Amino acid sequence: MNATRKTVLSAVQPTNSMHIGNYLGAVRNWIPYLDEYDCIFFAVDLHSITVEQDPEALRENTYRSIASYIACGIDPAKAILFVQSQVPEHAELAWVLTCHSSMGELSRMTQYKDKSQKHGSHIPTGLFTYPVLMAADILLYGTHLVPVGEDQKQHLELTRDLAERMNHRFPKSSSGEDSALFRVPEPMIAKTGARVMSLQDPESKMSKSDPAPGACVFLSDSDKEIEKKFKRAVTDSGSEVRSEEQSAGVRNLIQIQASFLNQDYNAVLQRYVGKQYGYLKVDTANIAVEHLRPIRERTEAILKDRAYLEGILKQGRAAARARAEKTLSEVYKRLGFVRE
Ligand code: ATP
Ligand code: LTN
Repeated sequence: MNATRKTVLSAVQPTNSMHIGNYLGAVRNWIPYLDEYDCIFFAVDLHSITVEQDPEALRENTYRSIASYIACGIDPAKAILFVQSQVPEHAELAWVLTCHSSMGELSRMTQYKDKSQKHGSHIPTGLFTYPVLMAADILLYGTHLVPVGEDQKQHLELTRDLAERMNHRFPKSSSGEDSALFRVPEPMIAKTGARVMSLQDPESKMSKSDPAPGACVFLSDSDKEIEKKFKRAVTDSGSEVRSEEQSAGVRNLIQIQASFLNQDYNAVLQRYVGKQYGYLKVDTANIAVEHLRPIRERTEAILKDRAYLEGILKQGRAAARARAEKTLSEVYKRLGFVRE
């Protein structure tokens, strides 16, 4: 790691395989940072267990997430790649931050409001405190930039608030001088792909934990599955693309295509005005298939080489811990914890 370079950090939950929202809104946008920043990317298994997970599936999906990062172009020689639970400082700092957060601010998180609704009267406490763990992930590493999808903006705001609150509350370093405890990070939200919507309910975001069949296009889907999902994508009761106003479903397909092709929305729209929805669906499916096939094939090849993956994780864990330990030790000293 290079002390003069800025740090970029981001993560994805290892629940299920990644979907095209994770790819277009997050992972793909990490690549440009690899050469100029210190990059830290990881699989957040501690976050995953905020909802029920099958242990065997979680283990496999954790390996799969790291393999997918590499297959998407995250060169392990240029980034620290690791698994969150292997660096215990995340959970430790999360506790400290929990004690400095309030019930009120956590209740305002829209992700919590959305997800807790699905749990009836038994809402897991972890769903509520999830954003505090995310803040710990980020603040442990003196992160400058956090590239994420639109849905994480509010969590980043909370992270900034917690950093500022702690800096204000504990202004003196353990050696006695005035210095900020945490760096206040900036979010980086992609221009295209920042909010890919469900193919079955285009009013809500594509989400790994959405049980509706066909809602989500996974990076592990076969060519046939990808085609089928796009062909069955919900549009609206009309039949052809109009230039003035598009329904949420049509907008989503245009946006997905624009994002894969790195074109702007209007350029794609113009190609379909006056045409039946079927053309838009078929073309978008074909474009997705062509982009995802090499990623899927690389992921499968990497997954077969467990020793290689484990080597990367071991190296990543050591590099992450070296940084995380330093931050946590300083936090504990400032709090007044007795250190040897
Ligand atoms: P879940 O819905 O099960 O909580 P998720 O699908 O939102 O999971 P995460 O692991 O929470 O996936 O998100 C990883 C990254 O992908 C984050 O940066 C997030 O902003 C981004 N992301 C998630 N869903 C979308 C989406 N539909 N469109 C664009 N970006 C997304
Ligand atoms: N909460 C994020 C995943 C996440 C994350 C992070 C993203 C956990 N820790 C740190 C960026 C930085 C989500 O996408 N649901």
